[in-house]
Amino acid sequence: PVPVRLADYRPPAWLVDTVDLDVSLHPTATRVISRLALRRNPEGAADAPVVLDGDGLTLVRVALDGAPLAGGAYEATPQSLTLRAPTADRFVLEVETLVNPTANTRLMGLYRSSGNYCTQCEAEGFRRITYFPDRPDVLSVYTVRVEADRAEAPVLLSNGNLERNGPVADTGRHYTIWHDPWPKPAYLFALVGGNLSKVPDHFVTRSGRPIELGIYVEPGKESRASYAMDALKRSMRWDETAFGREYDLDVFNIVAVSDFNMGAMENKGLNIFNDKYVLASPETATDADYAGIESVIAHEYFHNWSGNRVTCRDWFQLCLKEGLTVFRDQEFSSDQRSRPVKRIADVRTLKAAQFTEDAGPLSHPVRPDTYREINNFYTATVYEKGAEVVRMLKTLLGEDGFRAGMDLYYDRHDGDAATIEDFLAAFAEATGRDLSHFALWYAQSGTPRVTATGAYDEAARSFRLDVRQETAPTSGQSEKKPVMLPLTLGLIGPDGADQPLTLGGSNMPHPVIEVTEAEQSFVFTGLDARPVLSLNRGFSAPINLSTNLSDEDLVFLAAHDADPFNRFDAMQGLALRLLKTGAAEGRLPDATPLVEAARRVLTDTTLDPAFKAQALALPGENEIAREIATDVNPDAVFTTRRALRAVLAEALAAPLGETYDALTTTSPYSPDAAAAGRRSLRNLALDYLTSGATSEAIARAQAQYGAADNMTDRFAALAVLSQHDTPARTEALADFYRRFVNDPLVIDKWLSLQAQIPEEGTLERVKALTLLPVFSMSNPNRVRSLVGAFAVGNPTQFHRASGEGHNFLVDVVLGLDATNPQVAARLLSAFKSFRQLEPARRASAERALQRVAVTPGLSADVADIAIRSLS
Ligand code: BAL
Ligand code: ZN
Repeated sequence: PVPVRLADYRPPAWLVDTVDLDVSLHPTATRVISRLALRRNPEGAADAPVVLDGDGLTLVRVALDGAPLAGGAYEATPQSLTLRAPTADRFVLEVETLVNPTANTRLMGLYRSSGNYCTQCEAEGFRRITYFPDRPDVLSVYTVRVEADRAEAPVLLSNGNLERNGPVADTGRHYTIWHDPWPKPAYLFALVGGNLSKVPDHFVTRSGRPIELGIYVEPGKESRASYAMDALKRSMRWDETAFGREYDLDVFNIVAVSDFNMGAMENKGLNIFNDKYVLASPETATDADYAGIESVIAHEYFHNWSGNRVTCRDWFQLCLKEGLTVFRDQEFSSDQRSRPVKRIADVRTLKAAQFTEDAGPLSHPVRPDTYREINNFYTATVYEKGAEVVRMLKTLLGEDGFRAGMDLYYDRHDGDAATIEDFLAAFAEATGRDLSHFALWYAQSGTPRVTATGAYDEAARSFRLDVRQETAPTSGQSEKKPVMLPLTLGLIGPDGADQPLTLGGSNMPHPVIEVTEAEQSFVFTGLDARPVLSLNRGFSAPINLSTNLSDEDLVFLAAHDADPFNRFDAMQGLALRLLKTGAAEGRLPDATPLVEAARRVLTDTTLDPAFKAQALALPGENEIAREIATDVNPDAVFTTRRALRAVLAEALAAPLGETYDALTTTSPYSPDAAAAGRRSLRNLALDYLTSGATSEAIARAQAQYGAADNMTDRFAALAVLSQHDTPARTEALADFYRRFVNDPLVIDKWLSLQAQIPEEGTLERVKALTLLPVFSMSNPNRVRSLVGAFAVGNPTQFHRASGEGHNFLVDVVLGLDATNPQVAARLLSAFKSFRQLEPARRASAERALQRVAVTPGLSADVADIAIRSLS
């Protein structure tokens, strides 16, 4: 595929003011008639012909201002429709095409899921429905008529408000007409037709406008949509209070479908969701599922302003809507739940997904400047690092400055297709800050490595902090510049209290230093005793930080830091030091400081159980590998981590047992954050307590499995049992399968758990599971749960020295590429950190990637990942 470059952006030559679509649904021959009011763009290239994008379309006819066009007046291929020199600067083009939704296995464009019709148009799916200038800076007002057989599709939905509906005389068919008054790009178009049940509700906006809400699910699943509906109403209220943004149509609909490439999609007024992020009941969904539903429902709803009312000029600006909207959904969840615990969870995700991506060959800037396949840029960097950049902006500008910038951005760009420059200009103007240096965060890839060295001068009663930053070269960027780092900090006195911060003779009103140079020093004065440095509080900048803090300092921070994130981080830091040394030397160093810090956290009655669970969970194998960075042997990482877990479990057996018992409850299940936090700590205790696999411990896990009245506790017990090769495991896995065989979303958990068993037999187990009727390569959730979980969540088995794990993934990717390239490419990106492996495993991964790269007929999606991974 030819690379697309940001530098080549040109405004569209033609605009489309209105789109009238008439879609007559049929399983294999859906007829689409589109009437486009085209107008030459005064800002576009003069005299440019009309060129519309297409993808696999069958053209039936073309008419211009009502008159059929002769074949010579246009050129049509499945990929484009070009009008040869239209004379007028405005006209209505009518195009009739046929599409086959049943044959659409890519799940882009119009396709069928469980017999229902649905669409996915972001990024470039609309061109698979009709010919159109399929780019986000062409905004149009849509009116859509949808027609279908009434028995096959009693529900017919599109964007906007319902204008009319009725029967089509003497045909058994019916229609609806939807009008969306807000101009939108084609990627926000959506259409649904099928046999769906509506869960109705309503919302009154703060200005008093009533909104009709609907969540559409498969009949029989209605009761599982109530949490999603509650989350939707809370999101709508939150955007009014936190950002002053109100909903703007009479209707807001959500449809849950079971075959979906992404998590969900923010189509205007008609969000379409992967049912994983809608359906929940205590018996089938875990606390993590509930939290995921809350945040994805919020995320898609928040896009109504950050994405839809203000959209992106081009796909390079994807982070403009995604980074901002992730930031917004993170803030929402923080307000609904525990802010520190949410921050810890978000940083764990950031490090696991984005830091790993940024450390390997798929590294790219938050705003890339070139792509071959845009589908491959819905990445942790665009989303999660994009959100971190917005968070840093807020840290720099303060609450009021940030809100003023957001308000100006929305006011100025409502109805626009905007850029990152527009976004930053709004903040710069609203606050008077020069953000030109800050803008580098969007253009420079890689995670900055920051070294902070603190020294106390007793005679001068001062503390000198030297900060150095550097960013290692990344793919396509060999030269790096220093970025602007807002580092929130505290200096903690011997009594555990934060000392007043005096810098350059002045008190600091905000405890944030701004680092802009490669090396910078800060001298804090008026300190009577040596303080302990707490830097990058709340993870204020997304960096890899090393300090000269001793183990004793980390133990002190774990006990006293006023910043909960850094308390957590001190625990993780202690563990990582042990794990790195242990993996390198094959022997775990003395873990007493960590054990004692963990004992204090576990027994501190003032701490939130959810926080304790985070602080006591050891870093995962992938995180340890990333810290080691070179010549990683996943077996050594695994063995060391197991050993440290055993040390903690043995030393803390008594308080862990007491914690487990104290948190055992007979209260009915509630998904609220406090109850979820208690379960997470109890289940963490269960995991530690079972680490020795004594018969007593296995019996406890079995008892919890059998007695659980909710999926969180049942699944946690199953997860613990799955880690130990005992008859109890076989029994519990079989029981779980029997209970939930008809519930695909629960079967996904069962698949995923087995894929992550760190044992030799797992690869054969995974292969066998692919043959079960509950598994299907055509369903993205199934594939991700089994094959994705194996590749990402089971480092020892995926990276088996024999290369069999690598080969298996490649076989799946090549098989899937013919039907769903987007999911295949995502799976292949599991190789993203292969270069950090020890030489033999690295060579095996490279051979596997090369096998992909030389395969003829690859999709653009898979070819792009293979080529970049090998670069
Ligand atoms: N826009 C794609 C799905 C999402 O990020 O909301
Ligand atoms: Zn999004």
